[in-house]
Amino acid sequence: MKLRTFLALDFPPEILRVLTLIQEKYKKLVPQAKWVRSSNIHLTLHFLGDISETDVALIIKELREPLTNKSGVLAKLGEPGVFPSWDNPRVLWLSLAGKLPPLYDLHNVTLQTLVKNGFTLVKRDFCPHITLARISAHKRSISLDRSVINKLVPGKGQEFKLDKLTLYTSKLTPTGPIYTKQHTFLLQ
Ligand code: 2AM
Repeated sequence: MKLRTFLALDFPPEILRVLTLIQEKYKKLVPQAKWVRSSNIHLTLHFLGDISETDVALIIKELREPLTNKSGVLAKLGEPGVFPSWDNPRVLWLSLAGKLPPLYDLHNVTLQTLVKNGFTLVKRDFCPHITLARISAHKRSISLDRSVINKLVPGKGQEFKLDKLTLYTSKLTPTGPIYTKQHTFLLQ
């Protein structure tokens, strides 16, 4: 059986609550969007697609050593953004602010390990983002006013630590994805 797999950083509960409040404010502006439920919010480092159970176990084994004593990421919530464009938003997200070199380091270290073990990864530049909502391609295309969306984000807010890196598998269902934690690596 193949498992849809990705590697992501988890947010502390207090930040998930802040993100939920931000989503509540946005809901009035973008009623047609599908909002990511709080327990599903994460920051994706790598999307592996469908891989075997043996490969899931291999990734956990191979990442253990390179992640030993790795630093977590001290971050703040950043600014809102959309993919692919404000004229045709499909994904609404928040960026991360703060001291981000450790985040790029984690991305690189895990990338090198995955590539060394023969995994094929989606070739995209790493653009760290927290997906808040998705707007289905079946829905009429809308346009979002960047300045209005920007105004709804409360300042930069508190600093928090991302110190849990989790390998997830995901089952797509009509009511949304169900994510299962396969292994969590604790960072320093
Ligand atoms: P994102 O929401 O951070 O953009 C689990 O499905 C996660 O993997 C999603 O939250 C998404 O990250 C990322 N993902 C899903 N499908 C993807 C794809 N085809 N290419 C790259 N990343 C993908």
